[in-house]
Amino acid sequence: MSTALPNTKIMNRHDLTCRLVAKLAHEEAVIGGIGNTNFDLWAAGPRPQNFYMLGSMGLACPIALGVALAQPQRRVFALEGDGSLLMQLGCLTTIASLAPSNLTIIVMDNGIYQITGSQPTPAMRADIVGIAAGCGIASSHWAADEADFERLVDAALDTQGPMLIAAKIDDKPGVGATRRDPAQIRERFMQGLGVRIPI
Ligand SMILES: Cc1ncc(C[n+]2csc(CCOP(=O)(O)OP(=O)(O)O)c2C)c(N)n1
Repeated sequence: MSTALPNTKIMNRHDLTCRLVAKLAHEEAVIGGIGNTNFDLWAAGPRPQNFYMLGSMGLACPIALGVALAQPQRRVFALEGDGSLLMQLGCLTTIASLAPSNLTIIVMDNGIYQITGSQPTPAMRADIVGIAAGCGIASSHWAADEADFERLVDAALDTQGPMLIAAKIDDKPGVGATRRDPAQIRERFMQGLGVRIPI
């Protein structure tokens, strides 16, 4: 557990997202949070097992938790910004309590609400990994650099129990722009999870 603000490399959300997606070989579900996390997930390439949250902050982890509980055989990743996670912190205690073995949270921590004008978030001072560990997610880690991020994702793909990986990232906007069609996003995702037959 980290108890101090990390001295880690500043990485890039799109680069890390591509590194994650490149490792997914078993139809793992990935839930992108509002804005940049799902923009970069979109830009990393279409996958029917991707869900792109539109509109509300803080819902990547709760949605991912639901998927992880509904489909315990499938690995599930939540991609969330620091501002969005801090808006919905209670989800960490819920995830720690329910302890799904197949859920990993990845927090892209730029310390700002980048997409609405780069106002500072409380993560400028707060330690997301320390918070997650304090909520009961014992396997919570800062990624020191890109290689460490990949090592942590490998561990997540092979671990039992919820895990949180946090990365300090730069202030760049997302690379893509998700098509804003909620019905299509939902439909494609449900087909990707095998719970809806294509019409
Ligand atoms: C509940 C709610 N409050 C405020 C907003 C406006 N809003 C949309 S994205 C965003 C900032 C998100 O910040 P963060 O999760 O840190 O991601 P970043 O933009 O830095 O990638 C804000 C304030 C919203 N969409 N929903």
